[in-house]
Amino acid sequence: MAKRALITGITGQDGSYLAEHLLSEGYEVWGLVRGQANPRVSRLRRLLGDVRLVRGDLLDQGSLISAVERVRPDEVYNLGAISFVPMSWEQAELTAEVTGMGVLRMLEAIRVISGAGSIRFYQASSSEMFGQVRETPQTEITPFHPRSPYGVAKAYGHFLTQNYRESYGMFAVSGILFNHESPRRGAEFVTRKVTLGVARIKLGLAGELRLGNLEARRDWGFAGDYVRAMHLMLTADKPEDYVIGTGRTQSVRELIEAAFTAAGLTWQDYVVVDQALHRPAEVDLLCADPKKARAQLGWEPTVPFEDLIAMMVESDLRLLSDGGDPDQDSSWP
Ligand code: NDP
Ligand code: GDR
Repeated sequence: MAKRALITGITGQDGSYLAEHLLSEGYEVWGLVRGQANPRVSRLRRLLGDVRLVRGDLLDQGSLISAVERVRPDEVYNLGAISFVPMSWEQAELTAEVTGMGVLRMLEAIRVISGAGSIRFYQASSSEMFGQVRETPQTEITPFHPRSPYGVAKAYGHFLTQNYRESYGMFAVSGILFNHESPRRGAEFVTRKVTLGVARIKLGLAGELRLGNLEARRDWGFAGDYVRAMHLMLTADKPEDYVIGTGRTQSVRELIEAAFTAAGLTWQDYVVVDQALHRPAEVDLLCADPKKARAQLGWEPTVPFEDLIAMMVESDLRLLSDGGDPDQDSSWP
């Protein structure tokens, strides 16, 4: 019989790639979707007609118990979150509830339905937990010093996942994933903001691109590679946490340069630094040490940074040339 997976956050970037990957592996894939008429569901349906949907919300314990009871999954991937870091200062309590307490609610739903039993659990932990880093590159044992309410909420979910593994013997793991991007990345995140901005400028639809801190450095990889790592972690022999990243780091300035160059433009002619886009507390530098994932899971990233950015610029040029609207449902390639 096909294995069954339940994905929270299926309407997001990673949810779509993970669903595609699990379908290709022969899984029956279920997605938890929230709201009465979530506009992102039609986009998901268009892309992945084979996904089944169950209603639920990480804010609603009963809905998660009902979803787990109905789907009876072999694997649960908890990707649902308020995931945009600046929003976590504006709505800190909501972020704590969804991104932090949501993990508790999902773990409890699994515990109530299956005990320490057969359901495996993946938590989408984040390099944002490292925050103000004390060592570079970061490994599974680098201490956390989160710099945003989002990072704090993720640290709670991370420790709770470890705790349920230790307390109840659950197969519960966290993937500490570094930034990963794609043509399906939300338009608010810096890579997509830049590649959309470049495409608009190239097509004469905009004359400038306003950005915040250009000196921050991130370890950027391709989302399609990272969802493979999630699946590998959840199907490993032993439940363990892993750092997933490329081991390379670039600044926002280098990202901008790569994107404008890919479109044959000079970034200095268009980029405006806007102090209003700086964060109350910044994460200056992130760089993964993915040695453990390579050694134990055989995981490797396949898309270099420059190719990733070129892929996103090309996709956004195509989208806008075809009259597509990145804020609308139909925008995913
Ligand atoms: P997205 O922002 O694209 O997707 C977030 C998802 O969470 C959406 O499907 C959204 O659904 C869902 N969601 C929001 N609120 C709730 C709620 N109350 N109940 C249920 N679902 C909810 O994120 P990504 O795909 O980029 O990331 C996936 C996960 O991985 C997130 O947890 C993120 O924090 C984490 N992460 C991401 C990294 C990255 O670089 N992309 C790196 C490290 C961790 P809706 O359509 O209802 O809004
Ligand atoms: P991040 O990603 O905060 O690392 O979280 P984001 O792309 O938002 O920012 C990366 C860096 O770029 C700087 N920056 C800007 N960022 C945005 N969004 N908009 C701008 O105009 C801008 N100008 C400069 C930021 O200051 C920051 O340093 C992402 C999310 O996907 C999280 O959910 C995930 O956990 C982490 O990656 C790993």
